[in-house]
Amino acid sequence: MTASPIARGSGATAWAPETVTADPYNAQTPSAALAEPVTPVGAFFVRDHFGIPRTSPRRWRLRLGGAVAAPFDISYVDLCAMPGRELDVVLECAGNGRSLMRPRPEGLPWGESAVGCAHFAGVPFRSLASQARIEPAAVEIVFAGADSGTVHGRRAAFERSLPLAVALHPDTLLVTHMNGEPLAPEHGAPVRLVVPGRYAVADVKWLVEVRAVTEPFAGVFQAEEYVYVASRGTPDGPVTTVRIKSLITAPEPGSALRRSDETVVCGRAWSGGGVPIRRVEVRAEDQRDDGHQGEHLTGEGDAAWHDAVLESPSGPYAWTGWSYAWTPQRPGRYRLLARATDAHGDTQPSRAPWNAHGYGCNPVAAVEVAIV
Ligand SMILES: Nc1nc2c(c(=O)[nH]1)N[C@H]1C(S)=C(S)[C@@H](COP(=O)(O)O)O[C@H]1N2
Ligand SMILES: [Mo]
Repeated sequence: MTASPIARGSGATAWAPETVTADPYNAQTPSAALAEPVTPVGAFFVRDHFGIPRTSPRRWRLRLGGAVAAPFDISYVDLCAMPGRELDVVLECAGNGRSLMRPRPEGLPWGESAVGCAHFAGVPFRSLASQARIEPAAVEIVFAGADSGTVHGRRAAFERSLPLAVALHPDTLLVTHMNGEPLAPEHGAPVRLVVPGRYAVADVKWLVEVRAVTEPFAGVFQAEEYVYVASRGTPDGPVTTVRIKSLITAPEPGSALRRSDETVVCGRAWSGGGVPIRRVEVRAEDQRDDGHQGEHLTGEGDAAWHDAVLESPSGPYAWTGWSYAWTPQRPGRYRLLARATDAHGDTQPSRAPWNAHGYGCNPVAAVEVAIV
């Protein structure tokens, strides 16, 4: 993985995501970029199953059909002319953190930063749906990308469905702009779906077709991939709402900190479904207690959990910055832990909740540091 950011001669910072696979291109957000409240486009993680299809806003048309009374298609210019909506949204790949799981599930070996928060602008899908007049028999809406390839020996396009109520939610957007710029090719240009609060597999890129269906959709990315299988703690089923999670952005792993100096431990926390973060707690675990780590995660004993100070997020689907001022008293090796809790009382588990495909990995965040 490459070091980043790359400093340019001008003094400006050019970010580069850290490549996980070159073809198709998959890359994660460099950890330094996670310190930014809005992740720069050039640093934002990329998840592609088949590679980046060639698209042009001039030739692009979106077809709306299936179980609708008035099928139609729309150009990019006409879509951009419709009343829009802007939202800051955390996008997280369902496989983010998979490489922490033991035994290691199959799938892309994501570290902990297949995640980012961006400012998205687009048109609520419901505005187009009302024009197309969805028939009462419709149960789901299928969103199709321009990309396709072979999955499990069969040709498949990247297609995903949403229950009607989710598709028609005013915050479900056909996005044209990310951080104030037209969408970049790798992020789905010219138009992608963004479904705030759901794992980003819902956010179909290079969108070209939308159809209302009268039976639940069973495409490979709906019914075979992106499904919790043999999960511990939750019943098997599709990957939907993002699970409560936090990240530590400082100090960096392996930092040497000085005894009696104040260190600001900080990071970000987010949950799914627009549920606000209510609490982030931080704990400094002395590694001399090594043998008892599991039990110590309960917060008993000398190393208690301390409440971090929360920033206000830039919107209901943005992440929440947090910080905790820590003054270590004794030299040694420590594990700093962060645990977020949302307004529904959901909190991060002490261990990664294992499942066969490695989705929804959200254990307590941990960073090891040395006090000298
Ligand atoms: N058309 C299409 N859309 C797609 C994908 C894809 O491979 N093809 N990958 C999905 C997955 S699994 C994720 S995590 C997000 C990643 O969005 P990003 O690359 O903009 O970060 O796009 C989703 N949308
Ligand atoms: Mo993903």
